[in-house]
Amino acid sequence: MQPFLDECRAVVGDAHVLTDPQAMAGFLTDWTGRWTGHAEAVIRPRTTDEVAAVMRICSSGDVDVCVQGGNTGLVGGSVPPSAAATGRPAVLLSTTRMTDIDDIDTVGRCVGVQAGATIDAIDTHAARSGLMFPIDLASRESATAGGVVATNAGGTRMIRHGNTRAQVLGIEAVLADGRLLRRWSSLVKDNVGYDVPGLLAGSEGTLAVITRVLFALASPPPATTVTVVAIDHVETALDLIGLLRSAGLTIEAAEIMTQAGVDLVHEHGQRRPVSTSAPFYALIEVSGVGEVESEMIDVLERADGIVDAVLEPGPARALWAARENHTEAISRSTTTPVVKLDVSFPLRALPEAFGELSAIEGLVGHPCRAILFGHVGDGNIHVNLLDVPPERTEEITARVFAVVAVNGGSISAEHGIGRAKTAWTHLGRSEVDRTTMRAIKTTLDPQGLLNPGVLFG
Ligand code: 2HG
Ligand code: ZN
Repeated sequence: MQPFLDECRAVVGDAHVLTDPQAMAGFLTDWTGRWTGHAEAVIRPRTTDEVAAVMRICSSGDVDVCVQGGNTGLVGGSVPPSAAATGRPAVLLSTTRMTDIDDIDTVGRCVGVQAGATIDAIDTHAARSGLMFPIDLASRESATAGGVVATNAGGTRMIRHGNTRAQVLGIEAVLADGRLLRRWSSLVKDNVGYDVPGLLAGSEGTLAVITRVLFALASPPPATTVTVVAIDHVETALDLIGLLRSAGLTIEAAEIMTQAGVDLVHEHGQRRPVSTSAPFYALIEVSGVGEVESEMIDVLERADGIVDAVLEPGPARALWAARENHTEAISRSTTTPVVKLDVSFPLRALPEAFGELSAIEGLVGHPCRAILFGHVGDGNIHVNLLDVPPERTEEITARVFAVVAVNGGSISAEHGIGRAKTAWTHLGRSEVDRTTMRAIKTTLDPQGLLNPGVLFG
């Protein structure tokens, strides 16, 4: 048995150093089932001090550390590499016991949370003070504060509030050698050099272990109205967003689905949001009810290209369920590991790019099925290709990224690079940019212990 594990036991307690393969299994395979890693143990600290002590032990013993929150990531960034991939022992550091949420600062409109607090728990806590956590995603009940910061998650409210980085006021993180980095202030104006908390947002566990986050909170809209609109063209969704905004309405979310996606979630028990069939469905949530509803109906009547529409007061969970169940339905329907890509485009290029991406299904041929959906207002499309023969994954990924390159898009809109896309970062970042990122990594983690194989390959 590795002596460093006994040292870790002395820090977190025997019960929180898991070495039984069965107990570790759920931590070592990612949510999509595409990556399974190897670790000597799963270590579950309770406090920042415990994380710091574990990191000191790992750094003196040259032990790799993979950091994991809710393990809901979709790019393999939250599981360690396989045993063969690194010559060093590895542990998985899980934040699942670090779930504290501080009292809400209702004047500063912010809250301090431990890294393992879930998005749902933070939002529920904020709601008791009449506030909301601005980040929302389908995996809200498992996704954690540390995870959404590490991946700079976007989610469905990004169009209204920005991504996770925009909500981070302060951060507490443990560096690879166990030193504590703490920038903790509710000041919204504070220009003293580099934005280190902002740098850790999107760092995918490669720079430090995030242990606590001070998040900005927002006021929830007093009420909302949700419409799902059956449309013939992607342009119509963008036109609608423009028309609603010109009418003075505030968009809270703007999503898109296709006929194939709605059919798939229907096969898995979800009600169709609109009974009329159409190639695309836009789901748009707007602040307000009453007069807002009449204004929305007026816009829907004036807009071109609308096949059918339904309107409901928010939260309209049944309408949202059709959208939010895509990921689950896809994972239950594919016969081979899903080719899951998450790309974005300038809004102007989106309709054309969407068409090009849809055509990939035909190019690959039977039995491949493409399900495209996502956050249309942010230009973010989730490309999921089912039943792809595994040997064709690379070729198909290249086809999708060629569409991204031609249309000025990004190869990773909100899921991150993880292990899935390390070979492609040159498509999105210049040599100088990548060298700068590497230099930051080497400065903060000279031994390369934190999440090896993630982001840099
Ligand atoms: C969503 O928007 C998530 O629902 C998951 O980002 C996307 O499964 C996916 O491809
Ligand atoms: Zn998404």
